Amino acid sequence: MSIPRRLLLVNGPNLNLLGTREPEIYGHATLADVEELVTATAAARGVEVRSVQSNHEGVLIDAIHAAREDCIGIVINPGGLTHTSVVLRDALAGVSLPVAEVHISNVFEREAFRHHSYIADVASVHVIGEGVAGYARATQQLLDNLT
Ligand code: CA2
Repeated sequence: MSIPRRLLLVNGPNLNLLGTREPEIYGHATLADVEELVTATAAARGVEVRSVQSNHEGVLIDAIHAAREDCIGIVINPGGLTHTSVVLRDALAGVSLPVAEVHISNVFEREAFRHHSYIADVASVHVIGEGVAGYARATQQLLDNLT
């Protein structure tokens, strides 16, 4: 059997709104731009990307479980679930794949409730507050750690 060369890119609730509102926080890039950026970054290293965005926690968890079958790592911006979701954390821990956590904004300079991440200690890469470009750096770091 051949070794899978694929990443799962996960974007959580409300990230489908990227580029349509709150540009002062999240910039002007759209979700499609993010998916293209990660796809191009991984392609330069011979790695494919499967992208999922959902506003439903269970859809994200099913996609993470499915990644066990054919992915070598996960790049995730969990959106607001970062600060609330034990079940998302358990799903990531449960698949035993390397995880890169990305936040577009600097959550540590925002409201106190954004300072805690349930995902942080199941992720080996953290890129926070670098805008959409942070997804590319997270992808590169995750792949660097794998090779
Ligand atoms: O900075 C990030 O990437 C966040 O993960 C974004 C989440 C927020 O809850 C986290 O604290 C930090 C929110 C995603 C919502 O995205 C929107 C984009 C455009 C317009 C409205 C929401």
